[in-house]
Amino acid sequence: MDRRAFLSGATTVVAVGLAGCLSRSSLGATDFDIGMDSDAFDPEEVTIETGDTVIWGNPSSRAHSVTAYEATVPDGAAYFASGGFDTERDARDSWREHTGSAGGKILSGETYEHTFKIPGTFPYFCIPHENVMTGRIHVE
Ligand SMILES: [Cu+2]
Repeated sequence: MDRRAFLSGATTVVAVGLAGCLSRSSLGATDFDIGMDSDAFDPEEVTIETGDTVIWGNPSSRAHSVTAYEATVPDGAAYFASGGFDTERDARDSWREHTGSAGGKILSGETYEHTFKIPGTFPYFCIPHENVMTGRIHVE
């Protein structure tokens, strides 16, 4: 499934080319999307405003996760992880133990989204590709 195909069903998303630069000023958008290549979030860093929603989409053939680093979630902000887990430990354990969404897996063609309601910097990673696949959301 290519990137445009999965984006076409989501009306609030601004599509960004896989090789393109994401610039809030040029898009004038209130939502952002982040692609998941086989080994990277694209783009790896985005800056948004409080209340914006980020949508991650997986056009690759591999399963990925979006999993926040719990220790770095700013005070007062909700923990977030694909699969809806409340802790990083639960997310890591469930990835090993379960298939599909119960394991927090974002399969080919699927999306995950999170709305950021508290300002701060939110580092996150993909569980099976943590050595190469990390990202940051800056919420202003
Ligand atoms: Cu991954």
